[in-house]
Amino acid sequence: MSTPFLSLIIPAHNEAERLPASLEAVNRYISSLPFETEVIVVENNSSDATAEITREWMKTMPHLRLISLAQPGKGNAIRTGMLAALGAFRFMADADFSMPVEEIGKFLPDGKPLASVVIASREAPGAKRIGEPFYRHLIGRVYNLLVRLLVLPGLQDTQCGFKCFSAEAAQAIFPLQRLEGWSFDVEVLTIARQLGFEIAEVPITWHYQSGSRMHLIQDSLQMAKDLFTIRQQRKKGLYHAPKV
Ligand SMILES: Nc1nc2c(ncn2[C@@H]2O[C@H](COP(=O)(O)OP(=O)(O)O)[C@@H](O)[C@H]2O)c(=O)[nH]1
Ligand SMILES: [Mg+2]
Repeated sequence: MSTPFLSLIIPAHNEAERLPASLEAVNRYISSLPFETEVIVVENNSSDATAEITREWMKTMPHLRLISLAQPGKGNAIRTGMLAALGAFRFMADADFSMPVEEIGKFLPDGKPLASVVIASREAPGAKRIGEPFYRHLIGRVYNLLVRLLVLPGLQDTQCGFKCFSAEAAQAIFPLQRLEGWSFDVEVLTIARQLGFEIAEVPITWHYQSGSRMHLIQDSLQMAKDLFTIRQQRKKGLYHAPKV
């Protein structure tokens, strides 16, 4: 394969049930694109057949790769995938494809991205959330309020699992990303701002998918704590490009 234009990075932990339909939709979609796309599934410590299913799909999807990691966490998975990717644009996408795969086109209209960092938003004008339970929405909005107050004023939705980075942005941002778990999105966007990358928001139609890997109480508390860690690390200057 020549250098791909787009890399799709799919973090997957115990996704044997949700991954096959997503890979099928991705395969169909990328075959319709006018440029080359590679797909990287980054899996860690799955106790189900996530890795085997991906290997099976590799037989029919030549541009599909699997990375298996020993360390846990979505943050680790995305960092590794972003830095292993070869695409000029690198798009992270949750394995449940709660955003229809065709919406990827909104991030790269006519093959040109809107900014170095483009994030899906379920809050921007024109966005739609479908089927989300009230309690999940409420927890998400409280978390976003904390995010805006503590680290990222102005961003209404940092947690959606679909974000596109130029190769330049990915290579500058991800080596500085440290958090292993769910708050890595906030950290990544904090680093993007520190480094001066513009962040554009794309309103999407988002369908709630059951089967979340998140432990609501435990993980939400950890995510709130992480915001203070991110603030401290920013203050210490850990999110600046290393001096050369
Ligand atoms: N590789 C990897 N992926 C993870 C991990 N935790 C979550 N994910 C993936 O992150 C994505 C979002 O997870 P999901 O459970 O749908 O979270 P929610 O939609 O935010 O409730 C899915 O693709 C998960 O498989 C992890 O520890 N490792
Ligand atoms: Mg999900």
